[in-house]
Amino acid sequence: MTINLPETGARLKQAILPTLAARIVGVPSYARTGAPGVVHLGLGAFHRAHQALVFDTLLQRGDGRWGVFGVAMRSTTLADSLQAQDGLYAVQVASSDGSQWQVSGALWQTAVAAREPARVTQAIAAPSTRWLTLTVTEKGYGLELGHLIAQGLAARHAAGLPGLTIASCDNLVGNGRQLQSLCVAAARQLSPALAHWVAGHCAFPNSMVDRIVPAATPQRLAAAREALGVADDAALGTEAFWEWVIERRFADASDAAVLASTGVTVVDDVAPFEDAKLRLLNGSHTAMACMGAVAGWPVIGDCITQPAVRSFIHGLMTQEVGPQLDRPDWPAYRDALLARFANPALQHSVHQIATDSSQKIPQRWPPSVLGALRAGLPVDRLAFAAAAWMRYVRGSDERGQAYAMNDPMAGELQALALAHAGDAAASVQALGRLTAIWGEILPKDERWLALATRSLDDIQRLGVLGALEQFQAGLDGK
Ligand code: CS2
Repeated sequence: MTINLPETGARLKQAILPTLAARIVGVPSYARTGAPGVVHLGLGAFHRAHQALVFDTLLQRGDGRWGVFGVAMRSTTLADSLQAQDGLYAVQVASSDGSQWQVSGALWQTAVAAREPARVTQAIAAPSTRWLTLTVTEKGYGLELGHLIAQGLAARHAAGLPGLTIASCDNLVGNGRQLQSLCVAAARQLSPALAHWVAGHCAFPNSMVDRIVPAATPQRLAAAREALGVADDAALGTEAFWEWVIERRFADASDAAVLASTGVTVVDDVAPFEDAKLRLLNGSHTAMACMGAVAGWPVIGDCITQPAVRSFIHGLMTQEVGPQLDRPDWPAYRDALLARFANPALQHSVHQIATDSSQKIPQRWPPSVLGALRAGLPVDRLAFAAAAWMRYVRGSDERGQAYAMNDPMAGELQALALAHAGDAAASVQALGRLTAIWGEILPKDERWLALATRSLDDIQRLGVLGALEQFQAGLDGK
């Protein structure tokens, strides 16, 4: 078959979809011009390779209620690229069986909240809107977000429209409940009647979302151009695995069956899934991200393929975290994770995962440490991870190479780490006592602080790899 390639310089656009259909498998064949039924806040890679593809499946089946009005909170670059591409972008899904490109057509309109807030509130208030979904990251759950949503809901309420399903898809404990409190409080500032309506007519399901979606690299964009024959500035790569477990709590109860038909798991209690995911996946990720950044291993694949790291992460999950979990199939989830981390197609940067670690650690480690201490389980590996983080926030790796830390607390953390550099006990006194990160209990637990001190001392003397090997040798000798 001959394929007419568009001229060089051409970009992914609605008009070239028929041509593309001859080149790759998944190309949207549905109309993308109606009024969107979903407003999504946070246009990052994760949403576009996860929920948006669930919505794309529903649209492909002819259910036109799932087109997305996608909102970037601040950054204009991605929103502008997507706009120039009619909201289209390609996703490369890679597993051990090889990789496949698909184009998502779910994104129908885009906006930037910081630039055009009125368009966002109008979208939330549009009669066609049924869902509001969010991936605004851990640090995004502040008053500004509450106000934006409350403004949109106020307009809905005033127009006599039905409430929405408002689903947080961020890595927070009880994300739906947290978002509900924020929205109801922000609504109350506008009027008690609005707060009452939000609490009574909008549904805030807790949900656990899982798919590893690294930020795109120049290599990925080049691969997209090769596969598509046109440039795609918003292309992404991901793994075949995905999971979305959502609480049965919807403004329109019939959505449960619709979502379930795509492979989404609808349950009465998300907590067992959320705990397993935050503590096994995200907890291990942050541990490897800190170790990798310090030791100079650029991507997660470089970490997990080293025997010392693999047995450390396996032990962390098996000995310290797993036995506390209520997700019944956690050993299978753990085994799948070890394989997922090693997926060579992902090239998931350790520095990307280490971003905002002060905001991520509170969900990922302290609940496991506290639970393990209560249950009489070991916490040595969790303490090692904490020590690796304390070394990480010094801001330079073992070869003395400085790196940028992207974290709202970066300045404070680096100053503390540098003030005590080389002195493990003093570093742990300074960094291990921060209640914003560790909560109220751990900063007072001398046994925990002593374990972290010992690990930090090992890391400083032997390097991350040497300290890991010594750790392993200690276990083998027992
Ligand atoms: C990662 C997550 O960057 C990070 O903090 O741990 O984005 C992780 O890849 C996803 O939660 C996987 O579902």
